[in-house]
Amino acid sequence: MSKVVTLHEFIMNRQADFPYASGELSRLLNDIAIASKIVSKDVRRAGLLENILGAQGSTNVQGEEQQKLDVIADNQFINMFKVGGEVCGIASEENDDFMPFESDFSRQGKYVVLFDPLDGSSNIDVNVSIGTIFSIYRRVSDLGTKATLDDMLQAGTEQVAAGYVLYGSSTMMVYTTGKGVNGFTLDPYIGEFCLSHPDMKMPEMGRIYAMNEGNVNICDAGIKEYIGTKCQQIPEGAKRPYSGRYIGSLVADFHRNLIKGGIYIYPATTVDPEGKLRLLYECNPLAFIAEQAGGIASTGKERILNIKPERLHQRVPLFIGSKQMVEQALACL
Ligand code: AHM
Ligand code: MG
Repeated sequence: MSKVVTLHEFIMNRQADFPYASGELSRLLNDIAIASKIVSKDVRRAGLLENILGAQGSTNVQGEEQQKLDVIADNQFINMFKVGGEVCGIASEENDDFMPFESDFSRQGKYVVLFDPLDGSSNIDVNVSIGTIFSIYRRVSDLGTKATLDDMLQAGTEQVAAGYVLYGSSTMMVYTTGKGVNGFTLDPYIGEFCLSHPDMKMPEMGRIYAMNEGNVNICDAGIKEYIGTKCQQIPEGAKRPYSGRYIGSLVADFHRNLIKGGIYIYPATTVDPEGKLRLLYECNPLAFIAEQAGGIASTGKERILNIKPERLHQRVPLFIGSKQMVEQALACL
């Protein structure tokens, strides 16, 4: 029988990969794992408790209705980062502005974290997979000072780590520090994330496409062509067309495609001319993971990770997934 490797052990063992690492990033990743276990516990009981389920009665900066669990998850992660001491400030999809942490203790933190506390909010009340997505950068402002907007607005290529926690049929944490992608499943009986998906690679070609097809007539005609000709026709040598699968939680659609191979598309539309998904909280972290696993992430015009962000809540179109599928889709644009 092989030995179970916990996330904690794995992170500690990998610390040696970074010659000058002092353990702060390891502690930060462990803090994220702990906060996500607490959120997972709430998600698992969502249908039972009134103070967890349903709308909060407020909207976020993007004008979207906040769910109680969005706010619970947001507070859980923020509190963990505040007391952990590795982070000098955060930005989250649920807050209007970024949040520099004010204590002398937290100003010593080397890192900033940008995150979507609960992606797939519209799926919370209907018991469909949702997740937390995070992105970690080294601050560019001086240690000991207050975090700045420049710390938050770094290109995705500067990420030191990124990952997500998927609250699906099981709870899983998948992350990268730029040396491959590894996945850990939460064993609810021992309360530990255990290595279940070592060195994840996205198949170069897949047979699944994920897009909200309600948008197909209000986006670039090339996308309709890609779906109509590549996804919905029987490819040479195959027995059937690709499968359309759209969960409506990016993190869950991405995770499935990471394992099985596939493409996820959220294009610019006449309604959302910049697309819907947020560069800093959703696209950059998943793009880092996709590339580390051999996949591609593009806006249709450029590599996601190369974009120099201009605004915290900036949106961009997203084409992400298996290398050959994304290349084919981009060729149709
Ligand atoms: P959220 O962060 O508010 O949940 O919004 C992001 C979500 C993605 O998870 C999902 O893929 C997409 O928005 C669904 O949008 P739509 O309902 O327009 O298809
Ligand atoms: Mg989201």
